[in-house]
Amino acid sequence: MEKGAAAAEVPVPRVAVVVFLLKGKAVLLGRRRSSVGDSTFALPGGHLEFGESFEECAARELIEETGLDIDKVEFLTVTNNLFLKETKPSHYVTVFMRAVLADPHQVPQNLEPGKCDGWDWYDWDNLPKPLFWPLQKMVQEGFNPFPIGSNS
Ligand code: 8DG
Ligand code: MG
Repeated sequence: MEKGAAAAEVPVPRVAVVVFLLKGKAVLLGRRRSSVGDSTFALPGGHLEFGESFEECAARELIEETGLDIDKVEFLTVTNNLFLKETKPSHYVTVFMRAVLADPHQVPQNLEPGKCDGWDWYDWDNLPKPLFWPLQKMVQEGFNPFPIGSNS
């Protein structure tokens, strides 16, 4: 078998970078439009591109999806997410970052309406349902993206 053709058919894990954009006690979420997790509330983010740092990817995805400039981008955690029962099975190593708005007066725009119904701020104590399951799992396990000592 020709080597290149075989390689193209082998599924591989991909890296995603997603962002807890924090504003007071709230985080930015949008309802997904996707074959994976359709209609569930998820964080902004997307695929890590070749040569990018996690911070660069986070800032680029936020601009592309919401038009927001972010600041104080920090690594939080990473999870391993299998979507093997989907029509197109996938596997993501998802890197979770946190950040704040560079200018607190900025308002999110829905720049990829084919992928998201729109962005809004949700209090951490009153998150919308259903959450995209990788996020739901973290919440259930007691994960908190806010800095220790913040008023969340
Ligand atoms: P891109 O090609 O524009 O870079 O990617 P995208 O179209 O924005 O990708 P995405 O689906 O938003 O994110 C890639 C994968 O990241 C997604 O299929 C599964 C994984 N992922 C999680 N949790 C979350 C989350 O909360 N939000 C987003 N957007 N993706 C997540 O595991
Ligand atoms: Mg995305």
